[in-house]
Amino acid sequence: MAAGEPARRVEELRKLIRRYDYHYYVLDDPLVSDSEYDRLYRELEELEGAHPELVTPDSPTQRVGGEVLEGFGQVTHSQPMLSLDNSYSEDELVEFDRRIARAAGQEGPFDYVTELKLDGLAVNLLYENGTLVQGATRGDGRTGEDVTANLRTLRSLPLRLQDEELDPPLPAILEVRGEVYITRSGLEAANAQRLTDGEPAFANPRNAAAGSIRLLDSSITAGRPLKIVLYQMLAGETALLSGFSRHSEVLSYLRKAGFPVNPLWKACRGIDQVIDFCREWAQRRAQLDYNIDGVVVKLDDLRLRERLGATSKAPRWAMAYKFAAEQARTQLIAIDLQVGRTGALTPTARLEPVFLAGSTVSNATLHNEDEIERKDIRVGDWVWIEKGGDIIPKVVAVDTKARKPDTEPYRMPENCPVCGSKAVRPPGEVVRRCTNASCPAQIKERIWHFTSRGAMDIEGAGPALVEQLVDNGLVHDVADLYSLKKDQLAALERMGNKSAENLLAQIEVSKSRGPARLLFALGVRYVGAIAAQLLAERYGNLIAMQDATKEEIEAIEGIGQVIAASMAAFLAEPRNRQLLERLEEAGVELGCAPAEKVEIPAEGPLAGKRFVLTGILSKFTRSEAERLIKERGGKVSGSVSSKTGGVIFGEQPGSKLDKAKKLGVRTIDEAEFLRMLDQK
Ligand code: I6G
Repeated sequence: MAAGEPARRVEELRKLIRRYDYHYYVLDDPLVSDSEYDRLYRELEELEGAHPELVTPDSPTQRVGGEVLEGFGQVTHSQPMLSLDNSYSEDELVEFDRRIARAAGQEGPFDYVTELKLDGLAVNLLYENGTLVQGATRGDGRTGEDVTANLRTLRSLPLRLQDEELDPPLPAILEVRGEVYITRSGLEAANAQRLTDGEPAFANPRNAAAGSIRLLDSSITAGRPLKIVLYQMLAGETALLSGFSRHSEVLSYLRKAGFPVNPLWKACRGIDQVIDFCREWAQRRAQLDYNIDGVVVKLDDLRLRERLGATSKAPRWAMAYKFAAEQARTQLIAIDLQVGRTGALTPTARLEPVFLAGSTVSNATLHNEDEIERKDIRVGDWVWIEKGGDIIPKVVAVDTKARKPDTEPYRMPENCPVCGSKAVRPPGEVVRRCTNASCPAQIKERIWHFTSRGAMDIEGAGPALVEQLVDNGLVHDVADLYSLKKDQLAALERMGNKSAENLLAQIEVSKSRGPARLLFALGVRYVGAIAAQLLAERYGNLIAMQDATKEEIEAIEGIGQVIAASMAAFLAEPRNRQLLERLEEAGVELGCAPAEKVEIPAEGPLAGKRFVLTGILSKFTRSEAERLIKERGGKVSGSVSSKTGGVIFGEQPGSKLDKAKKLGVRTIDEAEFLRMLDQK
């Protein structure tokens, strides 16, 4: 290419891609095929790769940054992000219209704009000279979080606005507000992925949008199917000075500038037309691929808005009309109990299938036994179910008039429905739990969690196989997975030699997933993927963590009391210590050196010796002691054998000290350990 040619082509490609994005995301009217789009995008990427000096932050290739943030900066909003007053009936809308007439000192009919109220997360965006420079959450209304990096990953959000043929031209500073949301189909796909990854499903679209926008790693946000619509340009500096007199003009202008604006808004003359719009969308909401919880009604006249102003909470010129949650009536066939991996018994309503808010429903949540008692829900009852904002419907009420005389109040069983062991409900807790850690249902759930994607990711070991492994007595706990033999697996249903070999290969690979994934996979109550990562970073090695106290764990930033207590209780349980030892013996990697990797020198006073640590040392944390040993050429191991060079013990030593004495291995107290470290 001639000099200057790459720069010209890069600009040309960006312009084309922006135009195609606009047609695809904003106008919902694609101009080119996916393959043509991909070809241009790749050409741009290649040119920018060859000429890094041409890369600009507003290039379509620059949506995902490389860095992971440590936290979000704070953004003080130029004007508070207010809420909206709510109304729940048509009468309240009529009253709103009368209030406007009183405040305006004039009779209606007024011009209103009605917009659908999406169930998402409100954000504020700042553009300087047409380029996105900042995006923030609502926060407390005055100060939000700077989530620019995450918002940039939303494909429908323009990084650069288009200003050709815009009248009036774009102002130097443009501030707009809108809602980030996730479609129903996007949420379904995201939740299916989360369940295979061993992560809990998002309960509703709002949680999914808010959770995804508040991630510190924008490359994860980029993988979430988030969308955005803009509905407000800040008045005063921009809107009025630019010569707009109506909100409807602002919406059209925003769309022309390249913003995705929900096209389903309507200009209404008088409150009766507003009410018609509300009725129409209360009926039609199930047809949409996103959740709406109502309609926002706004005065169209910007000058009249300015006169009416706002209270400290909400503008006087707008009102949210909230839909009643959609309900359906059906019969409760049974109450099933599911036993989770921590033994929790969760009641689920099995229903006569019924159509509700876009899908057929045959299960609903009953939360817990207190809820069942409070609502007096009985098997055989006719019940009202509701979807609300959540995906899983809930039973909201019983149609007691339709109750048959032979029904009885529901009583939660006092025994586990799977293994028959006592199921107890500790005082102060709402959940009843099966007390038998060897309950087949708990074992299956624990093993399945262990093998799932976000945990040890053992492909092929899904619920059906785990069920067979447990039912055939081949696996009693997760460590047993590592001693499975090919002929045992090949003899199972829907398995053959080839599948057995593949599964064994997957099990082998899983041994090196590392301590964070392993700890998460063990399914310690409250210890999710993030807590597991923090713990693994602190201790480096699960054996090194074994004797950690609750206080020590609680001192880790990001770990609270509940997680610390649960982790310490898990580690104090001899059965769990044995499990870790068995995993280590099977070759599962329980970790590497703590935090900083320590190079083990070939020579040194402790060279060639392997030590085991147990109990609490007063002068060192476990990871410091490990590092000091390694710096002197020694190695640290998690289990004691006749080859162990010494067991260093502190206060409250574990069973490793007894084992050392039994095997005649040298035992070293803290004072001796200090002397040992002093040796040259
Ligand atoms: O929270 C909101 C959702 C939707 C809004 C809103 C909206 O318009 C469609 N509009 C305003 C003016 C405000 N909140 C304050």
